Amino acid sequence: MAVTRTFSIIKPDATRRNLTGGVTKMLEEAGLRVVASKRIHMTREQAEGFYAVHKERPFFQDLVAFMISGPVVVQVLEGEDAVSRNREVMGATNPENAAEGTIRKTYAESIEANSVHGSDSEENAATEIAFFFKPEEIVG
Ligand code: IDP
Ligand code: MG
Repeated sequence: MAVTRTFSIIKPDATRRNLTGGVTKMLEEAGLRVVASKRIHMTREQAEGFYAVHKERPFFQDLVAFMISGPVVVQVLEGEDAVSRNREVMGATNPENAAEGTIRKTYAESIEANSVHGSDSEENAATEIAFFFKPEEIVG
C-alpha cells in the first residue's frame, strides 16, 4: 500500500475542550504522521468555501457557524493509505453510530460538533490540503 496524504481538521468543539493533543495522539497511534499543522480561526468565507460541496444541505449555515465559533487545527497527515486510515480512526459522522475506539466515539459531542474532519477521497484530500497549505509548509 502506498504512502499518501490526507487533510484533517481538529474542530472547535475539540480545541475548546483542550483535546488537540488527545486527538493527535489517536491519529498518530493509528499510523498517521502529522507533516503539517497550524492553529487558525477560519473566516466565514474560508468555512463557506471549504464546505461548498454541502451548501445545499439543510445544516450548511449551522455547520459554517460552528466551524468559525472557535479555533481549529488544520493538519496534513501522511501514512499508508492515509485517507481510509484516517476515516477509520475518525469513526462515523454521528458519534452515536461510531465504533468503539474511534475519535468521534471517544470525543464527539454531537453529529455536528464531531471533533474532526477528514478528507473522503485522495482527490478531495489534494484539494483540501491546497486550500490551507503552501507546499513548503508541508514537511514529511
Ligand atoms: P463527514 O465529516 O463524516 O465526512 P459529511 O457528511 O461530509 O460528514 O458532513 C460534514 C460535516 O457536517 C460533518 O462532519 C458534521 O460536522 C456536519 N453534519 C453532517 N451531517 C449533519 C447533520 O445531519 N446535522 C448537523 N450537522 C451535520
Ligand atoms: Mg465529509
